[in-house]
Amino acid sequence: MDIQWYPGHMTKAKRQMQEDLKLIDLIIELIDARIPESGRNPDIRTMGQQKGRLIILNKADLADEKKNQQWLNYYKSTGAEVMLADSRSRASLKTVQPLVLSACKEKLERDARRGIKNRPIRAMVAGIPNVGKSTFINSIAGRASAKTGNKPGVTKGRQWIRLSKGLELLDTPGILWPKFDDPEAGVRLALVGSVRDEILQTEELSLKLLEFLTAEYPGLLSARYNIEETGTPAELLEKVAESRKCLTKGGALSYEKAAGILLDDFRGGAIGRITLETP
Ligand SMILES: Nc1nc2c(ncn2[C@@H]2O[C@H](COP(=O)(O)OP(=O)(O)OP(=O)(O)O)[C@@H](O)[C@H]2O)c(=O)[nH]1
Ligand SMILES: [Mg+2]
Repeated sequence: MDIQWYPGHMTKAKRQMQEDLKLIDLIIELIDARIPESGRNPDIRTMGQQKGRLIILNKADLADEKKNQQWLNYYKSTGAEVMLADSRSRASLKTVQPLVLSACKEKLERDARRGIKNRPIRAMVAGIPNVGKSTFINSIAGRASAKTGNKPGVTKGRQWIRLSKGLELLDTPGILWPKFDDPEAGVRLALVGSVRDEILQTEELSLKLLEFLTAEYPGLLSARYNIEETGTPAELLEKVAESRKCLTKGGALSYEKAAGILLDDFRGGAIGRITLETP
């Protein structure tokens, strides 16, 4: 299954971000905690190497708790400033401020040496589509300044959000990269909802999910859909369709509807807390 999606507006957004590097001290890079490796855009990873960086493993509330710790430790071992977050909750973002200061230590020391006081820290919030950038900014700001939505491509242009606490945040449109070398990365990005559903074959995608879940998280499917976890992914999809009474207009089983339910349930955490990859 080869998923590729790189619309022209992402090229434009990337160019704008490169332009904006001049204005910022720090990149706050949001990564989906369910795909901490495939969900990391290599273009963002290499962008602004000379700037401070804070990595946020976002949507940690939807990801496997044990794997959250493994990924946190993994990123720490690379020397990164990193934290887990559920950006919908302001409380989970309490440690952002101290980590931002720590990630900008050199800049603050340079300012102090030059006698510059109280210049706000400017940070670009970057990441793949739908990872929660605008939600993160709104929670930090304590107000709904940036538009959010549960689909990729909600933020269309850049927007500065100025906070009172000496921090200014730049919201950016989610960007992917021109070619996913690993086809599995495309599948994972699609599963977490970072690729537009319109270009996806949802049935095929749901088969990938079923295959993964029976192998890595046995028991979750039977608990959610009241089905026996035996058989091929296609047979499991059929069982879900039966159990959820997914029918076409003609009265036949609708695999498409069942696939839609599976993907929605997975994305919303209804099947359980699931991480698709291990460090
Ligand atoms: N469970 C959970 N949902 C989140 C979290 N952060 C954001 N969301 C939800 O994810 C969806 C996307 O959030 P946005 O803030 O619009 O994402 P974005 O990264 O700005 O997306 P684009 O602007 O399209 O690139 C929304 O439905 C949010 O409520 C989180 O930490 N946990
Ligand atoms: Mg946004």
